[in-house]
Amino acid sequence: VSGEHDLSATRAAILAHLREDRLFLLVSHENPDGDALGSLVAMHGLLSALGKDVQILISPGDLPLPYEYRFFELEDLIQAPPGDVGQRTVVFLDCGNIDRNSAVALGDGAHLLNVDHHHDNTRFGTLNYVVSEASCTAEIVWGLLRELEIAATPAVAEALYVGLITDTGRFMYENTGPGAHEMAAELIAGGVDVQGVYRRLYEEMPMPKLALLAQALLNTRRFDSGALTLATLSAEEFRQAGAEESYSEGIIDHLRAVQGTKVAVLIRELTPPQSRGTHKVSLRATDGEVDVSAIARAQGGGGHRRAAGFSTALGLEELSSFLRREIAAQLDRAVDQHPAASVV
Ligand SMILES: [Mn+2]
Repeated sequence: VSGEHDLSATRAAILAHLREDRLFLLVSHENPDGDALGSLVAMHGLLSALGKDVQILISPGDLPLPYEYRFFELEDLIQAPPGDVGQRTVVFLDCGNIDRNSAVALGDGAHLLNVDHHHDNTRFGTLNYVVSEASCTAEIVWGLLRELEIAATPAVAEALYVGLITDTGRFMYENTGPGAHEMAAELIAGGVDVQGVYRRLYEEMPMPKLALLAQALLNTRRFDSGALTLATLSAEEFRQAGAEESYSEGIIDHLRAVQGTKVAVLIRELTPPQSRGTHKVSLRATDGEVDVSAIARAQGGGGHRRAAGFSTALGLEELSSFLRREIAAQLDRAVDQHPAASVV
């Protein structure tokens, strides 16, 4: 109960900042996803409606956005922290850990509002409005809009809807509560083009994305009686497919769907030149038995219990051993003594 009280006190404090402060800077995590971008656009709309000076910071390395998000009209977009950052209220959206945004070097005393739904948020803000029950950060922003009685413009409603459907897996993940559907109902009643958003996000796919999926499926291996279903993609395989890094989005859902899987993992070799030799690891759990965010935190990453990730310098062999050990420990099982993986 005291936690709930703290949360409503924090919401009141956040609302006071949004009403009273004049200059804002909005940021999210690197490789922004639908929820990050949707929350940025919606918060920009909220603050614009209040007549505020607001800028959105996305680092040049994250631009251009992945093709499915290019329809977003990012107003007041900047690619480096503004000179007056010290005067601005900085709002972090959907960012569980300040290390996930290296673009903002904040001075001491900076006003930092941390608005997020990751349960393992490190609470790095001056104010931490972390609602772990929310399906997405967009749902939290939607709640703030309602509280301020600000009507969503068509662009804001669509942005909120994008955050909602991408973070809930189109209303299929376990974070999909009644609130997610109520939010959808209100947005659709307000005119969001459901089919149009669906087409932009999940269809009109570049052919190399399909080629990359095919390669990942060929590379899929199962360990420990299938508890771990794992696929890898090398930088060379990205190149052969003609794929951009973001094209691996969604592959892990195919791995998670395999019968018997407890944890699905996609390991991508980061493409040269910036980070050759390091791997980016995405994890998904099929049920509540394994908390993949704990596995990710052990390697400096984080996320949700059923969806998490980390980057590492470990090689593939070390990585698969690490993952098998961690999963076995959580399942309270011994790691399968047969070292060879079964090839699908
Ligand atoms: Mn999110």
